[in-house]
Amino acid sequence: MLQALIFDLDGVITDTAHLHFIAWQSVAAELGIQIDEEVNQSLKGISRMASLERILQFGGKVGLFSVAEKVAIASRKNDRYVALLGSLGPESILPGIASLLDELRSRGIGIGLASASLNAPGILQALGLTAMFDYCADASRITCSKPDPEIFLAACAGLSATPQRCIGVEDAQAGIAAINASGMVSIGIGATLTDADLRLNSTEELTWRRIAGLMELTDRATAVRR
Ligand code: B16
Ligand code: MG
Repeated sequence: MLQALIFDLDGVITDTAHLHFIAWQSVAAELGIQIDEEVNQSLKGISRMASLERILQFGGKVGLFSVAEKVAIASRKNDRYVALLGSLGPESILPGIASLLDELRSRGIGIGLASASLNAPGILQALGLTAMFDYCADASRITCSKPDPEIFLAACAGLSATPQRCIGVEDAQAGIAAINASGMVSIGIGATLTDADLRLNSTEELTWRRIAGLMELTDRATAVRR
């Protein structure tokens, strides 16, 4: 029996990856680093400070900044990102997600959030989805970021759910690794993802029928192993 679905936010509920990109691109350019779409892909699901480290590494500038300078750079990026978030509204919810949340709710299945973003509460608010989530793991309390399973396990605990009875949905490779390490069943959204129990091309394909089918397969596989 499926107890809960635990969603990543950026790239699954709404597409803020391009807003992160615009903000990082302008801050990186001021440091003399030009980042492209490929670098942006590698930042998905990664925390703000870890993203800055990756950008500095890509630009060959590791070790050139003090901790205080790095905190200031990250906060400059966040100010620009938050300003861009002003454009978000209910119409920014990715296709199929609003109806899926309604369906899960009507079936009594728990709905959780496992986002690395410290801006997650504000984003859910802007999308008009705050009340749809039974529990949101607090990224500020997480010590090990994805691919560590900590945030997904925190969401399961907050929902009083058993990981093996939950499905996690992610658009980042680090996120799929985190779900798999937590013992949950994984669904990946995106053409290039590997290792997910089910991989879909877009959120439009994330229907209740597919979710129920995946859980049935998983239950059968568990029964055969017993
Ligand atoms: P913030 P997710 C992640 O969100 C983003 O994918 C990642 O690009 C970002 O660096 C991270 O949140 C932190 O975001 O700077 O807003 O705290 O995909 O885990 O929902
Ligand atoms: Mg994501």
